[in-house]
Amino acid sequence: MAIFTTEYFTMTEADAIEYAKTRLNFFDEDAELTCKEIGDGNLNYVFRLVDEKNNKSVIVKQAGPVARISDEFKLSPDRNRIESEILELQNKLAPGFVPEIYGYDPIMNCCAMEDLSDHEIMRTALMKHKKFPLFADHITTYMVNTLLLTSDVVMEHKEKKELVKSFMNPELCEITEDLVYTEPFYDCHRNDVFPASRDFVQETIWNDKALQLETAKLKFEFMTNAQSLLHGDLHTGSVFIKEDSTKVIDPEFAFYGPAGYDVGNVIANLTFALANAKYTIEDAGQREDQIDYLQNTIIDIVDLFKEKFVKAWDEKVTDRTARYEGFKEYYLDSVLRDTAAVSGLELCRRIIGLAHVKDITSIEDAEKRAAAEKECLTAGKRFILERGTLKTGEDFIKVVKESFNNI
Ligand code: SR1
Ligand code: MG
Repeated sequence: MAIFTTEYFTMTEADAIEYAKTRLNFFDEDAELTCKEIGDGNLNYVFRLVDEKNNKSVIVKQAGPVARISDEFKLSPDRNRIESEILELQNKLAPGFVPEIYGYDPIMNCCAMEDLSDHEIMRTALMKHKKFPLFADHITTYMVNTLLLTSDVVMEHKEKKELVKSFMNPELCEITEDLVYTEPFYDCHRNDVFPASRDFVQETIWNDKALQLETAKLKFEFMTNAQSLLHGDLHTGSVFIKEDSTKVIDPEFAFYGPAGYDVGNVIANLTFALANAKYTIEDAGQREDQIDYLQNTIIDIVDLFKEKFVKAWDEKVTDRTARYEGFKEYYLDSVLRDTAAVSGLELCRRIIGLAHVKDITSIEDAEKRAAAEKECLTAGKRFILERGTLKTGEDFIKVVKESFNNI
């Protein structure tokens, strides 16, 4: 079919069926295909193709030329190459924690991958107040393996620089520089502030010059510290989960940046889930139970990350100078500092900026939503300003507990 081999266009569901039949060597000859576009993210089109007759299914993910959330964002469809390549690499570094890629198509800017429909998007599951006791263990293995093993302390430096080149992702990085590090910290036209929170945002965030200065320092560190190959957008909407399995998806924001960026995103998004639990679970016992689970998960993530990082460091580090006494502690300290900072930035930007999270926007009662937003912002600001002092899971959760009333 010439149409898929000559020129890029954004596909409809019918096109995706034709594409699967003619370009994917996946379904049987007698397949009876149905297709549904199931993407609910901000950027891409996600087609789920099913052959019920032979019980097979696949996902085809296509990058469009502009973001779905707003056509103000014109984005290179090359992000689909980045996503396909990093998923292949991460499958080697952290086997079992990412979907399998079946193929990448540089003309249609799409890739075919494992259908994970037996899993659920973690944000949705947490909003139903489900618990995943293995998540902390799974996500810390994924993060230590993907972050430490792509760094200069482990990789041969010229090979690492080749990866830096190949994962240059200027347009998606620009989105993060703007939406995470810049716009939320002044009264930018693109922000989307809940009216009942606006005075608090003005007073606590926009009027705070010391906070602004710290965000500037962090932004330039984000842009210049090519430490590890990041996922780059590791929130709970980028995780497919079920009781015994965790799969990290959607790494299209991948690039070489500070390792703490990924860890901080996880911590912040669990904090949003905690805010959701606090303000939407009516039964006091169930509410306390869910909040406890989320607090313990945050503690475990920080502490397990450190434990596994140290173990992997001792086993895998190749650079001679990285073995000098004290360097491992110095390096891990800087990752934890960035983790705290990014927890704070993500907590602020999802409340003030353009891209919100459903954990918060689904809180129907306006007073409760505003209360949740203020608590997230209070924690966020503290994480940024106190980033140099937070070293353990207990230190992280103390900031959350002191920022959220009565938990
Ligand atoms: C224009 S994209 C907005 C946000 O959605 C993505 O998932 C990233 O988090 C980005 O910041
Ligand atoms: Mg995404």
